[in-house]
Amino acid sequence: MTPPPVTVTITGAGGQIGYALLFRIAAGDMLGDRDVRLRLLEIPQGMRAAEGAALELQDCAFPRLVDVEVTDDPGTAFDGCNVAMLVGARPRGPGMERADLLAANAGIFGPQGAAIAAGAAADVRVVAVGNPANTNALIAASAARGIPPERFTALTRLDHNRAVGQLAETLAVRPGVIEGVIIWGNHSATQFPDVAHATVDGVPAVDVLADRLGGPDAARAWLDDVFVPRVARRGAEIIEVRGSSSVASAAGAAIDHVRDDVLGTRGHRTSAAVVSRGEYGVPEGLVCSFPVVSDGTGYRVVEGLSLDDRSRARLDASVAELVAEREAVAALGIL
Ligand code: NAX
Repeated sequence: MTPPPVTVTITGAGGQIGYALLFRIAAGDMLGDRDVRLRLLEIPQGMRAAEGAALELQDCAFPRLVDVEVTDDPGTAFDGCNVAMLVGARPRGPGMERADLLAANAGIFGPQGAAIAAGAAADVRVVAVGNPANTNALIAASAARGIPPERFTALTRLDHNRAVGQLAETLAVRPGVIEGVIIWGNHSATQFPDVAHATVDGVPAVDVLADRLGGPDAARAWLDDVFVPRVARRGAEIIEVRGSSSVASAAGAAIDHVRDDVLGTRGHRTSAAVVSRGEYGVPEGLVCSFPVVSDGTGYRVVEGLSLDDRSRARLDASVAELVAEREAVAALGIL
């Protein structure tokens, strides 16, 4: 029997990342051979762009695309949804304080969480892409009464993929031979990209780096002075070079995130921001990036990996930022 179509809701579908996402999802890059229904949620100003994208989707005649609906009503958009990709967010405007940004996004992600709880399918999985992604996921999860919080995740896969890309380039290998890179913490400049448990063709990445760069000290210097800051600030580098923010790579990472969540990682580790249950001493309930695997029923944190003192301090700094974001949102009476 043919399984029913998967309903995928994309918010901010008329924006840049939305435009890069829709066609790949419709082509089957995210859900394999499953039929797909797309629900595109926009605000009134973004409706025409989303409607235009819907016309183009029709013109592609994707064999597995059952239908496309464009709406500015969250209730309609999330009705029966199996996968929700929360991309639309309020960007930081000139002179906007962090608290204002958090409040503006709480006004988006809170009602969307409530609409997901009201109408989504029982198996719904949600990923927050719009920034501040970790805290937006937390806000949506707390507003989605009745849905297990672990169904809500945030995207740090772009950071993960960027880290793999940097290692691959430096070691002159293809990304596919690199395993076990970890992004810890927040999707922000405080994130900690960690290669301590990574391997390259099965060999510890730190040893391969030492061979290639002229010894362990040179490898460590490269990791501290080049790799970590470059991955953490890659978004700004893309804006500087390209003149606009990451779009295709962000959409690709969002697709990787959902595909691995719902179809499974087949034993490979990746990174995703998930609700902490206290793993690695991260306060419970924070949406924090961890090493994860999925068997197709959702991401699970890989526990028991060692962190040396310096790595621990980096994770703690990023977690402190997540705690501060949660406190700022709580102070607004939102959580
Ligand atoms: P755009 O400004 O191109 O698109 C955003 C779209 O969202 C607009 O069309 C807007 O009308 C819509 N929107 C705003 N409020 C909405 C609401 N309440 N309901 C539905 N739609 C709404 O931004 P884009 O380049 O697509 O980026 C989208 C978000 O992704 C931003 O918040 C951005 O910071 C974030 N990113 C997150 C990344 C991550 O790794 N987590 C990386 C890429 C990206 O920077």
